[in-house]
Amino acid sequence: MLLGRPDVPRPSAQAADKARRLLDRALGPSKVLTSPEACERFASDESEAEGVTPDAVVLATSADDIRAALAAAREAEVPITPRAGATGRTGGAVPVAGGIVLAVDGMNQIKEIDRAEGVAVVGPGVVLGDLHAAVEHEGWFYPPDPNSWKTCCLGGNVAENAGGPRAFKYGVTRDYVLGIETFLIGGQRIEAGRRTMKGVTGYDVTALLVGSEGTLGVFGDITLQLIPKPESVMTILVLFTSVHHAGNAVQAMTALGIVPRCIELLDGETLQAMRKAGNAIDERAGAMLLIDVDGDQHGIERQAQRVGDACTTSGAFDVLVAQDAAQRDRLWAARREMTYAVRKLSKNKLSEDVVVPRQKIGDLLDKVSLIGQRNKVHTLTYGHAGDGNLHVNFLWNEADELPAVSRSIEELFREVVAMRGTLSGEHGIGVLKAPYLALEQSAELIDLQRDLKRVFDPLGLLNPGKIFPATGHRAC
Ligand code: 2HG
Ligand code: ZN
Repeated sequence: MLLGRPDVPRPSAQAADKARRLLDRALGPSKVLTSPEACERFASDESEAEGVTPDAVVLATSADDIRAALAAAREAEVPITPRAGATGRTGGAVPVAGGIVLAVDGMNQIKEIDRAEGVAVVGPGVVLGDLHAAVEHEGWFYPPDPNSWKTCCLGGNVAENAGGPRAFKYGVTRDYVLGIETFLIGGQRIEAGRRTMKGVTGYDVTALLVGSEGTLGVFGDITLQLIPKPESVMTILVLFTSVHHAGNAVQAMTALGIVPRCIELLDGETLQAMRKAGNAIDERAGAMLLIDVDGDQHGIERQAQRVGDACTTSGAFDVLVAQDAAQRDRLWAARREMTYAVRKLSKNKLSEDVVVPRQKIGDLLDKVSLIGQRNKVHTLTYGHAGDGNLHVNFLWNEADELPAVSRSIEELFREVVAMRGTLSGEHGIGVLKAPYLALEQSAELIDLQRDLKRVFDPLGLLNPGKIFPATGHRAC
């Protein structure tokens, strides 16, 4: 069932009471919310996942607070769900069994920017946009840029291994995390990783923690690698009459080895949403590519020329270069706000973030329109086409449309897996995609991951109901 809650038992009233008592004793009332009215807003995030109002919420402002919350959860044996910016799209921060929500957005200090070394250390509640501004001020660059950068926090970015448009050229969050201070269930502290550029000592526990969706530990200080800030950026807008031509252009650039900073694709339905949101877009356009190239001035002009040539050969009818920073910002603001513009089109919207090999983008777009037609579900598609990661959005208004939406999602995932693609490029599996994990991964691989989870969290208390399909296993 698409938006149903996984069947994870709530703690008993006695266990919940015990947790509240322990938290109150360790942290005091200023850091612990217990009234249902105050706790209710912590039952949801920016996804459609359905949560259960937690029994208590901890407003952590220090590592000690995290430890105390994890110790109370372990002692009372109640579930605990970490939460940073709560901007996730798959329900990672949604408590599906009540218990404790551990909010770390108060830990919002940029602790260090080492200018000489190109390293930053941040608390898990630092807003990504604040980090971008601070490091760029020092001449450095932190590339990951999920479109929620104005509100999402580093703790959530690391938990979900967030991406964004620039991932095409620069990679995702995992590529920039050098080390993570992590607190395990019960409160024990480990320091995974390193501060150096290189390091191969032991298992790569840092890589395992990144993208673990709050199921293995709760993050404290995060050590990030920075890179030098590119000298200049140029934004190019390319218009096509049909999405097929746009798909061909992406495939052509891939085959020619052209690597801009990002290649974003918007299909015809998405352009309609943009027009409705007040953006003037050529009426002939049935698809758009928004492309950034970066580097030194000479380099970006050469890249822009190659991009323009590849797009024109693939059928673009207009290639426009943003004339100044203001125009560039306007174009990107429209793209970054897309999720909100699309939300205005219907009562409900569910955005997938599938990835296919780049040479299959055209096939994926065809399949999406077939699936939409067959099930009579309104779809629109946009996203990070440069790395094959597209957001297929399903829109609906009434509850009786839900079975058709559910069917469409499963058909989409089956097609993606058949193309040797993957279910999630950046939003994670969370609650919403957990029922589909077995479409992509073997039972052996899922079992191995469940075993790993049990090593970290034998009682299944940390963020239960996420990633793994519910099969009667306790909590995870
Ligand atoms: C984006 O690329 C985000 O804008 C959100 O990943 C996608 O909600 C969406 O459709
Ligand atoms: Zn995205």
